[in-house]
Amino acid sequence: MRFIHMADVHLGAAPDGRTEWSGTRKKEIWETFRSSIEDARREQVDLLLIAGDLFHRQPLLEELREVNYLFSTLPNTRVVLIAGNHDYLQPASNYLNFSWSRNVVCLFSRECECVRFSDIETEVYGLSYYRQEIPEPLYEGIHPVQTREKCCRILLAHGGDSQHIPISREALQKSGFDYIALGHIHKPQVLIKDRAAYAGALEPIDCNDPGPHGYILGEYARGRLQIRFVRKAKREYVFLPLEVTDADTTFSLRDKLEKKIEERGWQHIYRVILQGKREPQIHFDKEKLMEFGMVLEVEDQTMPAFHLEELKRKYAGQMIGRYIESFEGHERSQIEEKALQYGLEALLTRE
Ligand SMILES: [Mn+2]
Repeated sequence: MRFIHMADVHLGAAPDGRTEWSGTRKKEIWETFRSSIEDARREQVDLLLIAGDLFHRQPLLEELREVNYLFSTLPNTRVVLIAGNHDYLQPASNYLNFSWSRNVVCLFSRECECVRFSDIETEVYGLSYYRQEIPEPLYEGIHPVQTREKCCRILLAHGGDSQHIPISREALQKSGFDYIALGHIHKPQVLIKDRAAYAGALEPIDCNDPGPHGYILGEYARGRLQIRFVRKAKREYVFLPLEVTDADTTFSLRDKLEKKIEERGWQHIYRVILQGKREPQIHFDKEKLMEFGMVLEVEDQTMPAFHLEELKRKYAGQMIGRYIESFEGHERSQIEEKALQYGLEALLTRE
């Protein structure tokens, strides 16, 4: 039995709202989902598991039709999905009255239910969200029904923080499932080797989702389950520290940044942090550094590089000179270093 486990697709989301590429990202989320369905068809997987938050918010009817069409292109694959905290089942949710393609099963119950596929000897257990927050650890105490027949038992689960069904690794370990297909945490991660994993968001949804994204491809054979992560996302959010020296100007930083982006890839979305010491008189033009590539933000954490001996000589006997001297005679702590820098900046601007 072969399966794809995906989660947190967040169809309908438009990441990086204020940027010019936000609309593109919205389309890319749909496109990556479509292309993953194509993978499922090509790989001829028996099962497609969607562990919640397929939609970013309440799905529109036309969006459900698109999704259902894609599912219908996989007649030999069972699709099982649950609703997460983003696409939770409101009383008026379009999820509830929708008529799905024959191969689709929605586990839309508040309590854990189970669907059994005899031909592929697999059972899938799961429940859905009816409210945005569920602080109770609902998955603790859920176990597969023991039958004599050999069969792969999977739990489809969404949550893992204090407000969204807290999940403990120990409880999963003892649960008795062959595999726990998790959703909600956007960073792909394995909780128990070949037994419990977060597929992570299919495409990163906001700048707090760095690193690669995609889905999990799994196989269950002769009582043994194995999974591997498949990279699928078109882009990554990259945190990029840029080292600054007192020789740097805005244009030199622009060139340094361009080189770094060239190395790492133009497709990615960058958060740039300027670090190090700058010439005290210089102020970098952050907008200039955001003109090319996909730079989401530039944070300037640089400190002015003061030439202390020179300043001491120039302002000997005055406030600035005495201020510098008050930090001398011992190794400066990090806080003292900052106090010296900030203080000098303030005093020198007053000059
Ligand atoms: Mn979620």
